Amino acid sequence: FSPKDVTVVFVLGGPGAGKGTQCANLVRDYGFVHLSAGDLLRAEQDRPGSQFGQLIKDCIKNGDIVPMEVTVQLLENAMTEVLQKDSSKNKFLIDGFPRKMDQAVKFEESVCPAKFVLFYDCPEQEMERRLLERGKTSGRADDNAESIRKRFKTFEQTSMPVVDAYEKEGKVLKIDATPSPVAVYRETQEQMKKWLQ
Ligand code: UP5
Ligand code: MG
Repeated sequence: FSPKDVTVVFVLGGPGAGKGTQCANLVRDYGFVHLSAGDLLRAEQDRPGSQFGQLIKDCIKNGDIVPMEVTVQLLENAMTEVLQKDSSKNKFLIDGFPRKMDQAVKFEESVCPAKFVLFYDCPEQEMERRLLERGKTSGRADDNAESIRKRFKTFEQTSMPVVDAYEKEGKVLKIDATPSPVAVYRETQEQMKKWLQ
C-alpha cells in the first residue's frame, strides 16, 4: 500500500497509562483500526513455528524492546491484511509503538509518517497500581512488580525521547491519563478536534 492511502496515529504512554483502553473508545467512535504492537508481538510469540518466539518472550518479561525489524514487519503485515480485506479501513491507531528512536525513523521511512501522536501521561505510582491490579487476572508475563519496574525504566530512558522528538515537531497531543477512563476520553476527543477536520 502507499503511504498516501492511509492515516496513522501513534498512541504512546507508559506501561498501564491506558493506551489500550482509550484506543477501544476511538475505534468505536471514529472508525479507526486498532493495532497494538504488544498484542501483535504476543501473538507472534505464541505462533507455532515462529523463529522469534523465545526472543519476544524474553524481551517482554524483561521490559526490553524487541528488535525493530520484527515489530515493524508485524505492523506492516497487519496493515496490509486489513487493507486487502477492506480498502476503506485505512485509518490506523498504532498503540505502544514506536518506543525507540530507531523504530520511529524506520517506520516513517519504510511504511508511513504519523499524522499526530496521542501521548497519555500518567505518574508511575498510578500506572503501577493499575498494572498490579490487572496482574491478578491478566495472565500477562510482565504484570508483576519486577517486570513493571523494568518496563518503567525502559520507558523513561528509551521511549520518552521518542515522545520528546515528536513534541519538537509539534505533533504531540498530551493528555493527562490520571483521571477516570471517561474523563481521559473526554479530554482526548477535545484535543483531537483540531487534527481531525
Ligand atoms: N485503566 C486504564 N485506564 C484507566 C484509568 N483512566 N483509570 C483507572 N484505571 C485505568 O490499562 C491498564 C490497566 O489500567 C487496565 O486494567 C485498565 O482497565 C486500567 P491499558 O489500557 O491496558 O493500558 P496500556 O497503556 O495499554 O498498558 P499496557 O500494559 O498494554 O502497556 P505497555 O506499553 O506496557 O504494553 P505493550 O503491550 O504495549 O508492550 C508490552 C511489551 O512488548 C513491552 O514492554 C516490550 O517488551 C514489547 N514491545 C516491544 O518490544 N516493541 C513495541 O513496539 C511494543 C511492545
Ligand atoms: Mg496495551
